[in-house]
Amino acid sequence: MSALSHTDPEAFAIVEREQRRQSEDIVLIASENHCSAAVLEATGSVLTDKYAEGYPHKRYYGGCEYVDEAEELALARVKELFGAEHANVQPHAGAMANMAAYAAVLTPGDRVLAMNLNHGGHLTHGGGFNFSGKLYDFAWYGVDEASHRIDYDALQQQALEFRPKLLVAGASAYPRFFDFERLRAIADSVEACFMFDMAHVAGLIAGGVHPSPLPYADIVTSTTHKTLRGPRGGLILSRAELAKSINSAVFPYMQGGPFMHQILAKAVAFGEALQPSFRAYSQQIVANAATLAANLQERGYTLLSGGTDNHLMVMDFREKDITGREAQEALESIGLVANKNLVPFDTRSPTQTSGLRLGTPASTTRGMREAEMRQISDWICDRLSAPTDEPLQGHLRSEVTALTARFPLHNAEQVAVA
Ligand code: DSN
Repeated sequence: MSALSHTDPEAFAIVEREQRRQSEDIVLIASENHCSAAVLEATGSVLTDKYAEGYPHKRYYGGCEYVDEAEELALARVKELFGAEHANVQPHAGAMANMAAYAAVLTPGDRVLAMNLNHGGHLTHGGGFNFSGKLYDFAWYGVDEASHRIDYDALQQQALEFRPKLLVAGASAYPRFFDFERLRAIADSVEACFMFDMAHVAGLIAGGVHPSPLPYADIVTSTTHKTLRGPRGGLILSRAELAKSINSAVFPYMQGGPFMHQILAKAVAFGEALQPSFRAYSQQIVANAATLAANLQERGYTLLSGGTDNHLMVMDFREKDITGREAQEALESIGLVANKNLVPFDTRSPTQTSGLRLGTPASTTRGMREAEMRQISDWICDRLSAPTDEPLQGHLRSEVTALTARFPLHNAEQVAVA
């Protein structure tokens, strides 16, 4: 970082400001985390300079012997971590992983059944303004209006009528476990392929606190930077028989040169996730989410599905005189950073929304536990019940800053035990 401060103080100052923001705020965005200093170091390494189109020992460039080692290390570790037969660690992001996974088993125009974006699904699961919705013929399943849980009977019926070639599960705002056995049975009943996008829960699966889709799904895609706490990036796991189709869908179909510095950083993160301390970390994420959820409910707030099984929850403001956007802004003004989210059957627009998504992976990485979650939930409720109270805002902002000072970022000991 000293090189940057000397050669480009303007850019360096941006990093400093972002570092300070992350340090003094509490990240409650369910899809964000704070990676370790070791992962950060790998992302900033000289491997960024290397072109390596192709796969280990089958590259289109010379000088790949060490980046081959990096990719082989990442592949071996991620296969061990999740018990996968095949892995591809080259996708630059979760969206690219999904694009390649679709290309491996579908041709444009094929039918896909996936979870409704407004019910917690993801943009790349058939959004009309996304490549997925433009290339393939998507239909969507959703949650039951009363329980906010996936209605598997309705999904089965829909599958029988729609006859998809691919069934996709996975979500960015679904607080409950998935029934993988049932999803596999539904896919089998219409001879569809089954893909699970585990981006949100990958770290929980690695840590043994969320059921694994691996015995059931033909393809599993993920990001590496959410609960898995690695560098920004994507990955694909699959059955061995899909290896060739997956690899050629990533390169040369979808991407050119892989980001070898990111692949090394993925290897470092997978190594961290294989440590016993990562199991304790994932258990604490879930315990923290349960505490946060229970306290919000005790203070009179409604959560979709009545709580959480995982790392996230969605506050439902349909009966409250506040929008998701207003709540996001009110909390950000005191240093609690979350994001507005549509709730199922929302009557507000995506720019306003009736929901607020909260997650615990990042705060848990800093070492925060149940006591801090109770404190944070009280601050959330105090702020949301008086969003125009400026003295209260100032008081809560200083309380949040004081708490963050006790839980610094990139503290080696905390990252190890969190
Ligand atoms: N943007 C991610 C999230 O926040 O869940 C999903 O890609």
